[in-house]
Amino acid sequence: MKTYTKEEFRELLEKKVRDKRTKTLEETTDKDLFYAITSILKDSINEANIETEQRYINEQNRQVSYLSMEFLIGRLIESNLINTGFKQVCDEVLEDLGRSPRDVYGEEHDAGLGNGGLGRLAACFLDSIASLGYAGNGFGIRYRYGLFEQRIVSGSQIELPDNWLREVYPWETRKIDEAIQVRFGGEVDFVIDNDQYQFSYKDQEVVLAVPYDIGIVGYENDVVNTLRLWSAEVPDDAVSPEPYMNQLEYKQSVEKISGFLYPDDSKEEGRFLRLKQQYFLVSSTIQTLIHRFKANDDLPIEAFHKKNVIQINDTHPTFGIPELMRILMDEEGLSWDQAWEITSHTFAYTNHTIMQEALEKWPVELVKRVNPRILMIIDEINERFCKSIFDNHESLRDRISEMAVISDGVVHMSKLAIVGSYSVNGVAALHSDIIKNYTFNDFYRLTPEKFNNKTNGITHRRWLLGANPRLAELISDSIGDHWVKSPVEMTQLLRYQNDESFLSNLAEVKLHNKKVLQEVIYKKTGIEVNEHSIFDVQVKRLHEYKRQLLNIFHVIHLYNEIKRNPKLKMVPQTFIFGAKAAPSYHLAKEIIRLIHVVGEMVNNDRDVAGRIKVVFLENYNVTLAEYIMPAAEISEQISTASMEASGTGNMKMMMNGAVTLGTMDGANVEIAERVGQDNILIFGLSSEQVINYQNKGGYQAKDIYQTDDRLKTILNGLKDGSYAKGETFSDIYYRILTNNDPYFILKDFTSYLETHIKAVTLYEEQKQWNKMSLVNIAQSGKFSSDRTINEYATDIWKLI
Ligand code: DL6
Repeated sequence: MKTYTKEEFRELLEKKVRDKRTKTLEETTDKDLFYAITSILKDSINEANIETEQRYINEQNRQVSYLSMEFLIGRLIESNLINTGFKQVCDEVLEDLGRSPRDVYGEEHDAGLGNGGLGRLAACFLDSIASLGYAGNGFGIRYRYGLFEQRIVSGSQIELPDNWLREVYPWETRKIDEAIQVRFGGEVDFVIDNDQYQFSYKDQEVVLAVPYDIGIVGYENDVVNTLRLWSAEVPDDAVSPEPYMNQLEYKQSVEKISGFLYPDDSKEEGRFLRLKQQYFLVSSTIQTLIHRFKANDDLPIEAFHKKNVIQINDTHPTFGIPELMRILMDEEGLSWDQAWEITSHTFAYTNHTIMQEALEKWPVELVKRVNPRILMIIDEINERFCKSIFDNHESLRDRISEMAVISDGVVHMSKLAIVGSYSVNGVAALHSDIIKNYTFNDFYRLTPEKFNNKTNGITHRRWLLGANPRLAELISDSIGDHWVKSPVEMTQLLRYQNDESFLSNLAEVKLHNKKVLQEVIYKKTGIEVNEHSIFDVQVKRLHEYKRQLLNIFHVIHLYNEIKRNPKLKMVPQTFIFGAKAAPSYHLAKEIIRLIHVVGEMVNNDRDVAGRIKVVFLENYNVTLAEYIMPAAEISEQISTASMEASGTGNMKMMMNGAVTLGTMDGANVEIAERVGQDNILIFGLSSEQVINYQNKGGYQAKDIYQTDDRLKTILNGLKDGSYAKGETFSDIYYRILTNNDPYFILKDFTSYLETHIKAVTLYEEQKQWNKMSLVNIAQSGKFSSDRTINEYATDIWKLI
């Protein structure tokens, strides 16, 4: 990619400002500068994107297409500046102009096209695929509104639409000439002609899928791959398939398909819309892949899978399997067996959860409404699959009804994904083992060779180089900058474990980052936090299994201790939360309200005298995370063991020097392996113990309540209104005592408390703590998504 001197960059900026904003440099606002910079970058990115695509075509590369309903990409300006190599020059030009780079880059609205870990993982993966120079592109949906914007009103969450496209989104390019028609619903009929089925359709709804392409820039390697996001529009000549719908209503109904991320699925129409979104994504993408294959590869369609692999990010894109079958049979004229051979060697499925309620199941009637031909194909996949077990696997015969893709009138998407894919992976070693031994054990017995593990990772370019430049500099000053291309080399830092000057520099970097976050907290909440207090952080989606409740129970306990003994000596601690609750998840919203009520009580009580503070940062998103991760000291990863597939926040905080306080769950297990027991704070039941309890119907939460006065006080407080404002939280109380504490909060409480005491004791030994922090940073290279992507590319995608 072209490089610029400061003078050249400034000149270019001046020209862009004149051309695009009709202003002089002196007159510009931060927004003008933001758009001018993005325009400079986009020229280079587009150029490199064209060259990259051309090279892939010329080299006839095997390509991976990463299909995901979520891409939580956040802001792109800084990572694009870093990856193109323009960051330093751009920062300098802005500073010379007397402008703050942080403010200018801050003009970008986060692209929040995702909910949490799964969507952010997809974004990290794209960054690594491009940075490692692999031929791979992402495909998703260009939702008109991203994940809701969270507002807290009187302590409760309310949701506002995230209007991220209000202003021009500078990174995308609309490509109307590559639009694709996607057909929904209607009726399907067929005739048999010469032993071939000929399908005909009537009354289908035709929707135009219009691509918007975003360049995904590799790190200093001239590679620019593509994230293609589809937007739903009405084709020019289309008429509504519903006679009672006028054109305007029809337009609105079509545009709804790419309207919102995760429409409310508590009603049938919402569920139908979610399914339409899924089919919209896979149909437009797979049609495109077939077109490209036919146009660019000199091979017959039978070789499609030799050049294409489709990785599906959880089950949401699973309709891709019957859709590829449909196209190969109905449009390309292949037989079932030929089409199946290709399809079942094209798809690879990543599972991200074992929570039963999160494993997608859709009523057949709804699938039929989306596309009746797709249901016919799923039906046949199921029949053939069940028959093949019956014929060939006697030991599994009695499991056929459990394994069927369709049973009790619903399509089990995970089963369809497993049957139709050649690879099934979990996202951390423990999670992959649980999948094999419990969740999908029958399928594992049937086809053990499909199952594998790919422990998640995060892009160290965004989460260390970009978010924590001072730490990155300290690392490079000490061990050189090879680690940027090869993050495992950060282990070289281990030689500084006893180097006082390094450790004190490390502590200084942390303090600086804490001060930055302190300012953010003050601006956003008006709460003054002590930069010398321990920054104890839990940021992630709000879910009962992630146990924010355990965290806030601990805070209430500390508060109760102070009230009992106001002179109690305590190392100051700041408990920082960030979390969005799904709009219809009542208990999760109640937990947010509890955190606020407790925060108000603790932060405003004079007896507490600043020893503990509680901060809830509204609207947690990628940008906020970029401030939080570098400042975190204790990383709360406290899910009920066995329930968190991996976690990636744990990796981000570790890479920024926080010490994990967590259960042996998800990727915590591998973090513990890397850093050793001395550099991590583990507590609670193991996954095996949790599963054993579950198999016996749980444990008796009431027994603990009866015997543990600390917990009795905390729980009673939920019901009797003893927290601030006299508010009560009966639903949480009953969830634990009547529902028998399904997430083992009471069971793990004592061990959690003890581990906190240990953490504080270690923290007081500053040198010891800094050493722990250093070991965490040094061992975090394994958790770069570059390692993960190299594993996918070698073992699953066979790109090398
Ligand atoms: O794999 C990415 C991420 C994991 O790190 C989290 O542990 C897991 O909870 C999350 N899973 C989902 C599941 N959604 N669905 N379905 O977001 O994936």
